[in-house]
Amino acid sequence: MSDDPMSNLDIHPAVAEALDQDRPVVALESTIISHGMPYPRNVETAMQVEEKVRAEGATPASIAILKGRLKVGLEQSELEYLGRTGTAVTKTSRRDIPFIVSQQQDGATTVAATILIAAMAGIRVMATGGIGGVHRGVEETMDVSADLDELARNTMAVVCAGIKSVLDVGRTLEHLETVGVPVVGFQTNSVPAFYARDSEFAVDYRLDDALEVAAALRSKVSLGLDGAILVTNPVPEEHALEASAVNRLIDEAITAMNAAGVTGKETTPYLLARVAELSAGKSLDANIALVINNARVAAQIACAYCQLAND
Ligand code: PSU
Ligand code: MN
Repeated sequence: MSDDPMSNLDIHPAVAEALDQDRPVVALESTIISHGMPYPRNVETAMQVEEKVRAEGATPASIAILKGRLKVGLEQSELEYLGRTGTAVTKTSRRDIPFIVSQQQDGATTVAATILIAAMAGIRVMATGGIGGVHRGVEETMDVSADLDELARNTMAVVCAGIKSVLDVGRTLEHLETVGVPVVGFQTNSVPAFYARDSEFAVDYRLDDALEVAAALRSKVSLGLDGAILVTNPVPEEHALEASAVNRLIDEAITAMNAAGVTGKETTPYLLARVAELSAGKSLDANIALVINNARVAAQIACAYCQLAND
């Protein structure tokens, strides 16, 4: 076994070519496919997300671990496999990676694991739906997603739809501030709350176009400042859910979760599935619409970043 971390990576030829030629690439996570949505809509969504990235002129790099290899860029058959296998694929964050690799298993990567692997490959932009964060009830559980500290380590723009109110939004923002991750509002002053376009919290910086985000990322790279810029992009208007109604569903889902004794890494997938059920699928429609919208913005940022880098 080699000590070169890169020896663990399989970079898809299309992604390798784009990176070699300094063309835009957008990394995409895979836990959202296996654990975040039901089959077959998860696979359909993963393919639509990749298509959206291509339509904007960038190359998609869906990331997962297959038979112990870190995959940067997946075949359609591999997306289909992850979606069909669902929660039987291990949800893989930073702590899990060495075991999935040494046991040559399959792992669906969280935001944390995805950006870590994307950074190894030299990718500067990632799109997802929602990031993990500080959970409600953290005083009791100490449940803080590994996504937050990983965002502090890898220099890239991560586009999401804000912070879902299954989390403690205020404390998540405080944690991000502590670890030096700025929260940008893409065409918004308020931190979006995933299903809802607004929250009571203000973003750190409002930027109105992809070029401004790319310029901030360039400065971060040139300064040698580790860590992500979290770009929060509100769910499209026509798919947004009303905040107080969603919060009631989320409260109900959290009560059911506690009664069922669900803890640790099962928390986020459980809550997502429960909210989808309680909202009669509306939250799933919103989830799909916002992921595709994030892929579009991420691709625009990746394109602008390459323009700046190649100037
Ligand atoms: N939020 C969503 N959908 C998801 C996730 C979060 O709306 O699929 C997934 C992402 O992969 C994220 C992970 O990185 O859950 C966070 O899990 P945890 O809280 O266990 O770190
Ligand atoms: Mn957790």
